[in-house]
Amino acid sequence: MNKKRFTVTSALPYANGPLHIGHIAGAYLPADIFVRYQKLKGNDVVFICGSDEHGAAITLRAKKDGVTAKEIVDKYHKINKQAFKDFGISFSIYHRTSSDLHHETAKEIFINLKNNNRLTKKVSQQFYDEENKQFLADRYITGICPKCGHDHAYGDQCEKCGSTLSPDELINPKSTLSGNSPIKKETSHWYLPMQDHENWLKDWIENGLLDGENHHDPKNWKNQVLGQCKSWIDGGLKERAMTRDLDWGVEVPLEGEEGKVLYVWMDAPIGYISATKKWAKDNDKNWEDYWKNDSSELIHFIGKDNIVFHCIIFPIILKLNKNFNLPTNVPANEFLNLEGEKLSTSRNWAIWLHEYLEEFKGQEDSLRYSLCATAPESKDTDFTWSDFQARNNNELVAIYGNFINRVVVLTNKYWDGVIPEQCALNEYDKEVLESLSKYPQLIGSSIEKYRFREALHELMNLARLGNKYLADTEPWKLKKTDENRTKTIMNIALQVAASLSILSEPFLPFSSNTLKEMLNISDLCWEDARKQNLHAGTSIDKANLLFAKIEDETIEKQILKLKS
Ligand code: B3M
Ligand code: ZN
Repeated sequence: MNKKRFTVTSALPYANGPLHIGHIAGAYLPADIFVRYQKLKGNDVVFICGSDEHGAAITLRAKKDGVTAKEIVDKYHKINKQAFKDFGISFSIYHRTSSDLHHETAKEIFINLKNNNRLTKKVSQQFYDEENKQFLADRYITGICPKCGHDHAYGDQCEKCGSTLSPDELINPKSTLSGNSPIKKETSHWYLPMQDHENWLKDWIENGLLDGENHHDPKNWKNQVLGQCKSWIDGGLKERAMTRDLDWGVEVPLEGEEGKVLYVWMDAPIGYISATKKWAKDNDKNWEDYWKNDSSELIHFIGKDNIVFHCIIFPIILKLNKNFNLPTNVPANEFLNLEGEKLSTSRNWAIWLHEYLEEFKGQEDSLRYSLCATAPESKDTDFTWSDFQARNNNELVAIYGNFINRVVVLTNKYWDGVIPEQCALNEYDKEVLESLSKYPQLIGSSIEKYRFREALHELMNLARLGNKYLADTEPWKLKKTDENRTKTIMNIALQVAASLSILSEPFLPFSSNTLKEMLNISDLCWEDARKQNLHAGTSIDKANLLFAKIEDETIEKQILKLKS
């Protein structure tokens, strides 16, 4: 088999607060499913993430809490890193953009651009808060969005309609610091002339061509990603400042530019590269194999508000820095709502991951399952506690868990856990084995198309197949009269269980692990799931519950908590 190499990234969350289920469904769970699958296929994958520790998101939060920016990032880096780990998100590394290695890497890339005359320096009048003696860019300034009328648009972006903005476009701009109307004051900055790159960007995004060669198939990109990119490019790209007047961030590495730092959206994506460098150093690998090698695919998992940065700005920076790969896909998700309303940190309308993990110990897979089943892959979707409960109880417990439990309990009861042999196979048995053999390809091809909901649905169809097979053949009624038939049925059901333990791993890694332990199997790869992996005469363990029922009370408590 030809090994493929993947560099998979998930958006670096700002270390200014904890993670909620909207983040998870958007950029982390799909990436984790993809990565676990590719690894089971035997491919070489590095999975990169870390904290985004710069920008106004951090400094404003610090100011609000009356602590330093460093205290904020140290606190949330730790909390978020732990929550991801406990939820089974299998990053190769969870790095930080405050690290020295990151600062060096970002500076080097900036200097490269500058030395190759790819940045232009310009003096301009910018908004300034006289009371706080500070220039106002990005989140330091808010106003009415000129595109959609939203009254809380930021100086760099309107989160309502997704438009990228400059502070000058805001109607009735106000300083976030003082609430005052700002004055204009002169300052100088380095700009990336994005308009110079329109032609190749268009050819690359719309036709999948890079320097005249096939790069990716645009048919594999999501419509909404292509749509957003097209509308930006067609609207005409402009120059964009890559530096800011701030005292927190990566310092501009030029003499006479003290007090200026890199724009957070210039430094943050470079965080993917610096994290890869750190991982490579610690694991005896060469980071360039993952970023500068034609045979390696770069894939960015993000939420829809980050599309322009990953599809336009960062690709320009990568292309100007010679030999870097451009992403072959950016499978951005839409937004997840909660109980019919937008998730909101300020209104505390959220399910916080670290709290879920505390309150639902051992039920990580239940949340993974329902978030994947309702993931906002092509439109905004809604998470509700009652849907979560129904999916857990009626699908995971009643179908998948029930099937596994019957198989393992009966094998222990009838033959002390020793796997029985197959005797003569009838048509139904053959049909089941034949269907079984198709599932790895079926599920895998959906994952490869970033259709994780569809993939999960197929996985459950395999559990349904097993469950139905037992319900139809009723081996428990045959045990006394037809031992051979009972053995055959149970052997086949065990084979289905073994395949489920492999194919469920990307989605439900915790229960997959429990199941593998029960069945005494390890080290099987994705393709093995086509075959029969359990051998007559070997033993399995005692039954261990894969999923627990979630009671009404538990759900009521959560709904109360949300509304309090
Ligand atoms: N921290 C924005 C966000 O959390 C930003 C992503 C950076 S990805 C390089 O939505
Ligand atoms: Zn808007």
